[in-house]
Amino acid sequence: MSFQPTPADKFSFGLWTVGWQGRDPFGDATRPALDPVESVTRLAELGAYGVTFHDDDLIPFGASQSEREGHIKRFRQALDSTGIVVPMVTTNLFTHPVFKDGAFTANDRDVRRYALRKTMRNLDLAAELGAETFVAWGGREGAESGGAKDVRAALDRFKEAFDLLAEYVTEQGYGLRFALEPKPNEPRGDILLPTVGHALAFIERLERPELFGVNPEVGHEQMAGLNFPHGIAQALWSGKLFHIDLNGQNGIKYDQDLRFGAGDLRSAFWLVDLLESGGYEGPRHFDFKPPRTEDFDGVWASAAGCMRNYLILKERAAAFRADPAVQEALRASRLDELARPTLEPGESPAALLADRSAFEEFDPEAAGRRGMAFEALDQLATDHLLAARG
Ligand code: 3MF
Ligand code: MG
Ligand code: MG
Repeated sequence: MSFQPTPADKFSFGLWTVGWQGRDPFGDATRPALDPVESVTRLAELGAYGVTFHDDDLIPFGASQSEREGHIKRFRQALDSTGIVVPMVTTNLFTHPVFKDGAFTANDRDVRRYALRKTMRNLDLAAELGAETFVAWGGREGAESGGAKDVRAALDRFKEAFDLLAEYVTEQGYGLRFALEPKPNEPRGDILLPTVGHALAFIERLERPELFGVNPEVGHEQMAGLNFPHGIAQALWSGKLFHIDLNGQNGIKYDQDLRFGAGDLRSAFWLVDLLESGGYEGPRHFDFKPPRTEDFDGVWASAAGCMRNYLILKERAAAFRADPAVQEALRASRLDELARPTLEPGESPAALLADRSAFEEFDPEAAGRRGMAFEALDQLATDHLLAARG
């Protein structure tokens, strides 16, 4: 197996990922700025199919109209000459000091109106470049202290913003859908819509819920100690996995943004297994940061590693599923029984009450003694992950 990515694998990268200069709260940049055109070229050479960006990654904040057009033109030329596409666009509503208390939920009304206008302008650009997904990460929508934010009012403002943006997209006839990106904290002490579950519940309160899904990120859920594949499974079950941010994280600590496959490798195995078998057809998008220890050789090694690890895990997950011993172990663990409805077709509460085998004649002691055989199954998964089995 060469594990060489091709555009058919649908790997995409944010311009802000390979372009991260290594500036962190404790240290200055360790790398110079990267020209978006160079990023597009290098990513194409590595086998990626797409790039994504925040408005300000491509067009520096405050650029004049003519400067804006120049940046877009050069970028478009790079896309045309490489065949790289733009599947997703997002808005930077967190870097400039104006957004220090958030954007759509800032206490200041004029800031909220400005954030909407910045986003609408970026929706126009996303549509112009043929993007299908518009990600919204509410990085500064949150608070550090209890009295600073009336969370119920802030959720009203959040809903107002997304309802307006969905109305705009519909009026304009843009083929864009929104993907909300949850994160529990960083840069705010606490961020609104902190997990996939919060975001899924919020979406159902919007006026056009069909236009909204989620963009979960590996590290964001793991920062909250959550099981990422479980969150992804629920998003898929809800028909809401519109996009995904792949990276690596070592448990509950600061947002590490490691390359995909670093961090919790077992979780990454189950994630790839799920994405490849669960009907997800969107981009495999990497939102990582090449560590600030790296020069540009390290940046491209890190980007290549994200894709290589995905392909290795894809091959390992397929080997796991194809192994007859695994299929037998899945039966021993009664996964087939879980897939079978608990009730007979059309069975009523009265019919269940009349079924003596379900209660009066059921032996909970005997059922309690039955082993689930999960350990043998999990060891087979470990063997496959470590390539100790074909
Ligand atoms: C922060 C993130 C963000 C979002 C991005 C796309 C800067 O932890 O993950 O990356 O992914 O804003 O909406
Ligand atoms: Mg992130
Ligand atoms: Mg992200």
